[in-house]
Amino acid sequence: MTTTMATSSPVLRTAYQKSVAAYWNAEKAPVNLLLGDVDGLYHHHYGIGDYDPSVLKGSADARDDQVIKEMHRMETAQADFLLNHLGNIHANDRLLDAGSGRGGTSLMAHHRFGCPIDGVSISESQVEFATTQAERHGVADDVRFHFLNMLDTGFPASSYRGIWTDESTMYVDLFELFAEFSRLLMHGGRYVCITGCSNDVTGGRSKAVSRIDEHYTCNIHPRSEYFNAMAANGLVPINVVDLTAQTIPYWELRAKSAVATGIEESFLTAYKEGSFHYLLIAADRI
Ligand code: GPP
Ligand code: MG
Repeated sequence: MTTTMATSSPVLRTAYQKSVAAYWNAEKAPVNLLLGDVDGLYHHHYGIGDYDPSVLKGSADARDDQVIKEMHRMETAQADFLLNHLGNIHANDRLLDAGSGRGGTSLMAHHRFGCPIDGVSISESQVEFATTQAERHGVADDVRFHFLNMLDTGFPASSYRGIWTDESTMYVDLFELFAEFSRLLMHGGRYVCITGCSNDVTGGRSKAVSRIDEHYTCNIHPRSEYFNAMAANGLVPINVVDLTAQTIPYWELRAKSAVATGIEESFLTAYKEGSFHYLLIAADRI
């Protein structure tokens, strides 16, 4: 496969997709770059687990540095948790990172499984950044990033043992997305998703969820939509993990950090009032 695989339609199909690409092409937030600088794994997802309260002690400089390292550790723990749910992956399997950002999770997956990975993103800057990281890590032959739309990759049918999305599904229609994943996965292949989703039980979109949508130019889906769209596309859930309680400490630490972006209180409100969940869903392609 090459980075310029021809597809029948342009990568950016709509004005909305162009605006999302523009956001990520311009994005250089310290909360992502300084954390990635810790060890060269650049993430675009949030963290899980408890934080060590001692990171908040010491001089202001020491504290900033310790908090950044701790948040990065929690984000890496989230990616590890996701990869734990892909099942048995062998070195001759192929994995797809759909919405691959700056590529941190793809590098972790290759390190863990030794198999080829394709990452796709509609941000050309992210593809370039992630490709440079793969070169720096000495794995550019096996971990490839492509400027492609995950709704229409053009990759061959039944070619992937596993696909994951780590906080990228809020940018797309889930029925279209899972139709493409269903096409790409081999029979028995596994899809793993970590996402924020709104709570059908509390009703329509809360103010806090609307603020998150506005902040990232995304459209957070209700929880039910994930299961409806999976069922419609031959994806059968095997594991559902509510990570909400496990991500709250990350947001509490982030709110106290020097790299807070202003969206922290909306996440804390949404999670604590129950209008929003942080979920992992793993599903098999039948
Ligand atoms: C993570 O990216 C956020 C998203 C991809 C969009 C929204 C996700 C939800 C779960 C609602 P990031 O690491 O670039 O965000 P930030 O810059 O805030 O750390
Ligand atoms: Mg981030």
